[in-house]
Amino acid sequence: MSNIPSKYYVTTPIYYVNDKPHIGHAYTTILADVLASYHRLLDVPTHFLTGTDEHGQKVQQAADRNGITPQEQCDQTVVRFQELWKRLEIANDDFIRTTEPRHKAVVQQVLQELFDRDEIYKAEYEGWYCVGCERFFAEKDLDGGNCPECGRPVDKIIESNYFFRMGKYQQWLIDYIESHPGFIQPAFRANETLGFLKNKELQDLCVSRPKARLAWGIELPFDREFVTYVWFDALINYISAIGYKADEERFAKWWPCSCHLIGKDILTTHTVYWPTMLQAMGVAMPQTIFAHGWWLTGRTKMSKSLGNVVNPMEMVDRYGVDAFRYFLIAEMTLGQDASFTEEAFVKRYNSDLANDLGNVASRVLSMIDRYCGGRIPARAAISADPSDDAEAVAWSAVQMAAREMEDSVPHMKLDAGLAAVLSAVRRINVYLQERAPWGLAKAGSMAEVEKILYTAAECLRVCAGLLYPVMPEKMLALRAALGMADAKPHLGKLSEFGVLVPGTSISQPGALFPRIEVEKKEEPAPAPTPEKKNPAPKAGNRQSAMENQQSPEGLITFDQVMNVKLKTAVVLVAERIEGADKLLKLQIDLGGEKRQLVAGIALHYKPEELVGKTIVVVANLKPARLRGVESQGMLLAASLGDTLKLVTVDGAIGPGAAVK
Ligand code: ME8
Repeated sequence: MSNIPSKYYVTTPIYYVNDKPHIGHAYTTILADVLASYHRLLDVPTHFLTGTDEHGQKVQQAADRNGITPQEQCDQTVVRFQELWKRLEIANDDFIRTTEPRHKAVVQQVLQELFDRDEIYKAEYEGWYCVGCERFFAEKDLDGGNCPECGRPVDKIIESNYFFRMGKYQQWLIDYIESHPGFIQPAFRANETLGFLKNKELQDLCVSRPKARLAWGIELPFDREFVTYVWFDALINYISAIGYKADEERFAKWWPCSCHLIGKDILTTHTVYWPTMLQAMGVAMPQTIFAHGWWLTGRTKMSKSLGNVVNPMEMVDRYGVDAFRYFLIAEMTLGQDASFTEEAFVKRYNSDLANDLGNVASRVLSMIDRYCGGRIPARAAISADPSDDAEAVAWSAVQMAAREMEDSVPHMKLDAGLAAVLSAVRRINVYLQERAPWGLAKAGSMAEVEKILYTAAECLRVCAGLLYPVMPEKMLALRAALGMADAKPHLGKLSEFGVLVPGTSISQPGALFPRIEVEKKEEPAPAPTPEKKNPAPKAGNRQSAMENQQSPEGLITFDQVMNVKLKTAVVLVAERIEGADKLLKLQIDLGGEKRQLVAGIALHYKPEELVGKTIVVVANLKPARLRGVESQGMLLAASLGDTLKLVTVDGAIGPGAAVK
């Protein structure tokens, strides 16, 4: 990884305990876990903090609704978060609850110090308050009389309160953001904050709530009639948890934070309130505040009222933890919104995990079983020059993926990193197809077979290592199956060839990712129209000539079937055709013969999903030109409604096999 840091401290937002966790909470926490895991595998001292935000009006209201005390509300709900994190294999180093004494003490010290230095002052306030957002707004900032953030009605409030002199840091913050390009990421979010700061006068921040209105909070140390505003309390968790004001050595070890991960909903609090608070306290700025996008259901925002909120526990029960983690990380381009639908989940699972990764793992392991007595074969010598032999080509493709994956971590492009690893997995499949060890075994060339299987197993080891932070359980199972005694991979070892020890017994882990069979709804047979039943043959029309040969029931003869030559082929290269949204150009291996196909599948498959796949093609179709590109055959695919799936073969078979 370029620029390996000397330490890595990553945080998630602390989540409100007013309700059970949902997919958004799960996502940020899994993302933090994956980032922490990559750093740990690089031997970077790592600290991963998550927790719960337990004060404030939302929690108080939830407690009132449930007829329990706010503390009971916290104690009951926090367990649901902690249980979910266990289930999702989250390896956080600490979990902070804002009702813990270690946190409350720090919040009170910070308040006292800022009050003593006149950074906090008392004043009469008249303004509009949004209960949902727990924020005050000036009249001019309201949106048609409603909250400018969430659109809900606001209440007029006149009361005395304590204020943090946030406004005086406006220009300092603008300068800081402008001179630290990596501070708020992605860059367009920095622009969003700058736009806000440059277009409005930054107000002082109300940091208290009178107990008469809200008692559930941390008492102000200098005025017992008030509790602390929940955001002022919550943000401090990032420093209270690592020993600020309590254990300065520990604090110095981890602060400044490497990355505060947040959702885009809480950008202002993290990029305006938090930096100005830290500046007033005299504490260094975090390195990065990274705001990711929303998970949507299709194109719609998830909301309880729409009943479309995805429950992470249910998904995990149905499809397994690792697949769920993989989907979330692979599907969201960091910074942008992403869509969660079960259909997309199943599609990606079947193609990436069942067809590609699971398939290549089972092929390699079962061939080592069959041809090498279930032991890692002799260590192959592999050329340093990738153009030399197929082994070097496969290994260098996997190494390239390793570099891309490692590079994707500091650049927060994990989806691209995973795509590179999956394309390396497909490359292993292509390598096996090209070298066809099954044929060499038949011919008795066992030294060659061993060389191929050793190389394939090494390539698989590297892919399993790269995928470990995303799918820890399954990748540990795969490493154990490859006979690797040390459980966790070390990213430094992934660039070495020859780590697997010859003679070590391998095992069969069973199907790592069994295919998900989607129940297809029975489609009612379309009622035959008179025209369709007996179409009038048109002179010179090939289709009609064919129909003329059919029996009256529309059946064709055995000979007619045998005239169509179907063969297996392996996709070597796939690319888009400029100006043709629906077409892909494929280079295929038809068993000793290379051909070019043009297929109308671009809306259903990405080019990189196809490389390495074994498909079925009509091999004796007259060539035709589509959009000026020659197509020498036709692939078979099944389609129903909007869904289209390639016809593939069940198990390992080389290209050029007849399909009968
Ligand atoms: O805001 N898609 O807590 P919260 C992606 N307590 N991420 C989502 C999401 C979605 N649809 N919905 C929620 C709070 N999130 C405060 C934070 S921090 C000092 C205090 C994630 O329970 C995302 O990370 O409302 C978002 O920022 C967080 O959940 C909000 O969680």
